Order: sequence, then C-alpha cells, then structure tokens
Amino acid sequence: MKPATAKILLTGFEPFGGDSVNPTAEIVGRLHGTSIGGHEVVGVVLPCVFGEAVVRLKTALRRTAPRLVICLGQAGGRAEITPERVAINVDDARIPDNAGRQPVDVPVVRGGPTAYWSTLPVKAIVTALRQRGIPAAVSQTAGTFVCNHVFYALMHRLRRRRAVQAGFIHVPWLPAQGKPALPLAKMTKAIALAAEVALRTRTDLKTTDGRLH
Ligand code: PCA
Repeated sequence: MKPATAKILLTGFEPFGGDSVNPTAEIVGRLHGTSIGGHEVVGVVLPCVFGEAVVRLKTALRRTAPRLVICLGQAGGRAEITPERVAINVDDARIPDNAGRQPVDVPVVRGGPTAYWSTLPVKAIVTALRQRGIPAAVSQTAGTFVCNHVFYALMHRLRRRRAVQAGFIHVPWLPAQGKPALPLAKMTKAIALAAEVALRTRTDLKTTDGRLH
C-alpha cells in the first residue's frame, strides 16, 4: 500500500461585511489539490461566523490530520501579506458576522490562556517573500473579529500537538475591492511560498526586519 501523502490544511473565508469576494477563498481554491514540498494541499473555505467557523475548522483538522495548518483572512487596508505573531483570547466584533452575531468582550475559550504564539516561522516567511519582491510584514495583532477567533481556536486545539505547525496569515484586498491591493496570482504565489518556508523552517530567524507596527 502506498503511504498517505502528508497534508497541508489551508483555510480561507467566505466574503463578509458586504463584500462580494474574499481573496482568501480564491487563494484556497487555486491551491487546493496542489502539492507543496511533497505535501498535498487541502483547501477549505470557512463561514465568517463566530463558533461555526471553528466547528468547520475542527472537522477539517480531524479529516486531514495535517502536518501544517495555515489559516488565511482578508485584512482590508493592509498593503502587505502579514503573518500573524499571536492569537488572543477575546472576541470583540466591530461589525456583525455573516449570521448577525456580534460578540463583545467575551473569551474565545473560557478559561483558556490569554494568548497563543503562532508556530509558523513568521520572520522567515516575511524575509522569503520580500526576497521575491512580494510586500510582507509581521503583524502583531490579528484583530478581535472572526479571524483572531479562528486563529486562537486553532492554536488551542493544537496546543499539545507540537509536531503540527500552525498559524494565521492576513492578506490585502484584491484590486477590484479597493486600495491597497495585491493581484490574486501574486497572493497565491506568496501563500504557496509561505507554506514551503514553514515546512523547511523549524526555528524562526531572528531579524529586526519586517515589522508592520
Ligand atoms: N477577515 C476577517 C474575518 C474574515 C476575513 O477574511 C478578520 O480579519 O477577522
């Protein structure tokens, strides 16, 4: 029997906040079924809904048993691809999610730690992207909306599974959505490269380059 190919779980989000597209759903669609560093990419688009997004994420984690997980979200207004450094234990929604839910100042996981670090090599990813001419920066906050909610739940779920690398990357708008923006092909390339770098980097670079804030 052929051994099963190790998997990369890549998630994106459906459009939200009145938008008709979300670049992350498009990126996930393009990379689903491709192979990166000998790993098969499994792409899943999550609903932009508190709670439900996590249920879908957990199902995907169970089904794919991935070696690497990268969750993606749109951050309108950012000009760079931004790997997130940290997930925090709070939901504080500025706008309602796609089901009309708007939690304010409630924990993602009751009794959970204040924060979890990404286990992606965020600075190595930023450095590699910049070397290819792709704008990138480390972000110190994933916000307090559905993206941070999913990121925190992901890291909480994997807290005892050190062998699985996981984290979150925000991406800018597509050109059709407004400015600043990056073209879909460039963002897709960036995320594939980020996954490749993560697979071969266990210890992150220590560099002062690449901060967003
Ligand atoms: N971005 C939102 C949620 C879904 C998405 O793509 C966020 O940054 O929280």
